[in-house]
Amino acid sequence: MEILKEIANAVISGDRKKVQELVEKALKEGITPEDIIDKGLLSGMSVIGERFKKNEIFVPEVLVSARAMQKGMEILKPLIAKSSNVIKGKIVIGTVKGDLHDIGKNLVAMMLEGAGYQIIDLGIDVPPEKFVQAIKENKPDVVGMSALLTTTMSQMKVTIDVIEKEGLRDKVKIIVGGAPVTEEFAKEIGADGYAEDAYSSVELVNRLLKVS
Ligand code: B12
Repeated sequence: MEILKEIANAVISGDRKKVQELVEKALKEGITPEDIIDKGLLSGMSVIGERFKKNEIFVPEVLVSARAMQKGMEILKPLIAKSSNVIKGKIVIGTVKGDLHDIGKNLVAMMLEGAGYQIIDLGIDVPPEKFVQAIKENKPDVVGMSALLTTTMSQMKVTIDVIEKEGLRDKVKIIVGGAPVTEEFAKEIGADGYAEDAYSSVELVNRLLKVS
């Protein structure tokens, strides 16, 4: 659809106002929030990712696009968050220590919230101790960790070890994700699950908690 391409292009050029206008227009046209995210906002962000990788653009440009994308997300979030009174479970989520990437983590949190889970978002650069403290305070069913750097992936294992040391490992299911993370890595570090995107995160959590 043409408008989804336009949304992707507005993300690429980092035009927040245009993203806002186009997302509102797309909704009026009856396009679902999921399609707007997937085929519009994320499709634009993946072009940015490619260009960043090839050194064609740099951090400031990526940030401008990320903000434009987040503007679109703000509009879509309330539409995805279902008006449900029944909370299926509690989830503590955060980006691990040393890592400042939060677009993917926010998306996962948003989808899970939309699916009826209560989210406690610890933000970015979260040290293991902060995960532990959040588990003690909130008694979540699931802990989710995000890492986008190969250098910070190892923090997932460190965090799991600290959770284990505190005697909390059997109280929570631990899930991990982020571009460099794989199913195999998740198994290796003793996580309970891995999902490659926000949609499969919901399926994963439903499966782990045996809810539908
Ligand atoms: C945006 C971005 C940034 C932004 C972050 C803005 C923000 N608020 O997040 C800024 C500009 C700040 C940034 C900085 C840096 N970045 Co950067 N960044 C990216 C970029 C282009 C896109 C990431 C993104 O948002 N993708 C879109 C989201 C939707 O996808 P996602 O994060 O993968 O999340 C999905 C899944 O992975 C999964 N998921 C994610 N988290 C979780 C958690 C759970 C529990 C589950 C189940 C699933 C899940 O679901 C999500 C939704 O579908 C990537 C390139 C790429 N292709 O990934 C580089 C990239 C990650 N960055 C990279 C680098 C090197 C850096 C810097 C070191 C650059 C520098 N020299 O300063 C710094 C590091 C800062 C730090 N300490 O963290 C490298 C990493 C290389 C590596 N192998 O480690 C990449 C891969 C680019 C590259 N190819 O060189 N970056």
